Amino acid sequence: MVVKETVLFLLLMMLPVAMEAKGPVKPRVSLPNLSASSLAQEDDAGNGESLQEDIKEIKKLVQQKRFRKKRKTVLKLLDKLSVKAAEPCKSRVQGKVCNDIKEQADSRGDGMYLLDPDGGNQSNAFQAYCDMTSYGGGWTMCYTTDDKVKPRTEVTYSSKFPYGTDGYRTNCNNIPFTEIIFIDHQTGSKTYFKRKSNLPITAAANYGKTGSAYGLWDGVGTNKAYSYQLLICDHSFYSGFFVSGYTNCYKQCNNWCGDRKSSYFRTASTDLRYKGVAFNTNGHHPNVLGNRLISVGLR
Ligand SMILES: [Ca+2]
Repeated sequence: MVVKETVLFLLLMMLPVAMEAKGPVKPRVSLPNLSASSLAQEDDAGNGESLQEDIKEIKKLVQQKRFRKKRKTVLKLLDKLSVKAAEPCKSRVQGKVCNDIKEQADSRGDGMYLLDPDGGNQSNAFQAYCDMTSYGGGWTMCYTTDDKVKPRTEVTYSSKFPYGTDGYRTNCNNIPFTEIIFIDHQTGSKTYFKRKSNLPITAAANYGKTGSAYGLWDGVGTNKAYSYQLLICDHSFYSGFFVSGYTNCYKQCNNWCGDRKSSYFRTASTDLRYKGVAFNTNGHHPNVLGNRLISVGLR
């Protein structure tokens, strides 16, 4: 869309220059065929190759004497446009969250999808990795890390850090969920937790609450001796999604009920006494954990 609008803008910019060159006489330049429909076809094709041809043609035209005054500006804009056109078309928005895509039977399998959780205008759509296979699939994967995370603010996907490598991030703040999955990339183990009440929540509306705010959760693929509890944290002591056993005490982001028994699923605390990443192991001081690589996703 941006590319199309920029080309049309350039054409509009060039026309008056052509007009002013010879007064009321019609400009004799023949502009490249850039109708909105031809550009739309390029968007669909997604390769931008014929757009590159159009850019070359405009560059040639602009070398004519009559375009002298605005040549620099137009050439600058064309260079920008050329870079944009070289980017692969990232695909269209397919759903609000990965689970929608799965339920609409639009899934192409595990991989990157363009999501737009608030619907409507797609300018705030973003890339996220959808796990379409684990436990039935439809998981919007939030982050991969072997250390600390800040899901509230670390919301931008970068292709330099694909899913499953340390540094993968996307925006999970507005993904409604009743289930949360933890994946241990070192062993391939997976575990998910399902909210007993089955009422969806979002991270955006729930940072910093005590575990009692979301009640108890059932664990699938982990120790059945416990019911579980969730924390969604953006605290200087701990930041990230955190699931652990319920031991007759609901935890807080900076108070873990002295629970040295139950299974924890969490990333590293900023407090060095609680460093390391816990996956299905007790993660309370003085247990010292290694830098285990895990991913967390919501459904
Ligand atoms: Ca939107």
